[in-house]
Amino acid sequence: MQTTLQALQADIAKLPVDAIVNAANSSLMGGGGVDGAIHRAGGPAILEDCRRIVAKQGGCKTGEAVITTAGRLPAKFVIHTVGPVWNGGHKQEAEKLANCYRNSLQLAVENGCRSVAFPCISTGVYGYPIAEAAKVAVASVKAFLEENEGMESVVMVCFDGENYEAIQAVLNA
Ligand code: AR6
Repeated sequence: MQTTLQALQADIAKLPVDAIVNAANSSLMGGGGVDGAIHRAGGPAILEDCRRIVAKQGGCKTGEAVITTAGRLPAKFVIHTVGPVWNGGHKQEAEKLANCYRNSLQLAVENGCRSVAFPCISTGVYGYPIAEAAKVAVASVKAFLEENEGMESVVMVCFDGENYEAIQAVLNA
């Protein structure tokens, strides 16, 4: 079955998909940007799950992912991943960013999710150049989908027009 891969300009917290991905930080204790929006809209159950994960494994490393309840959100799960801070491009940022997408999709598959929505990880506070991030994001998702069956839909959710244009450009290339 062919998976739909599309860009959407929206608030990721509002999407009724199986899993939405959060651009978190390694503490998993919340933050600003999309992280703040997800915790605010989803309520305290998400942070409670995050605390349990921290107690067990001590946070989440860059490029890795963990899964929690979605609380009051329309999604079933939140997958929290930690993007790289942009550091000029020579600190394996691209590899780490690609790992975020791959590991999040892997966790989604392991939890029976068939629809996943991603934000543009690292393109806010973490300063990853938008066009570069879009290339890495789409390439990583496509590579995963080529090797894994069963995912129905992957949505690349863009909050702002610049990210939307960048993702569209890569998808249409
Ligand atoms: N829905 C979809 N995308 C959004 C939303 C939303 N509701 N809100 C913002 N974005 P950022 P990062 C976009 O800064 O760069 C947090 O404090 C935003 O326009 O949220 O990975 C964490 O706790 C941008 O394109 O994440 C970390 O400390 C994209 O989401 C740190 O920020 C990512 O921006 C992570 O930084």
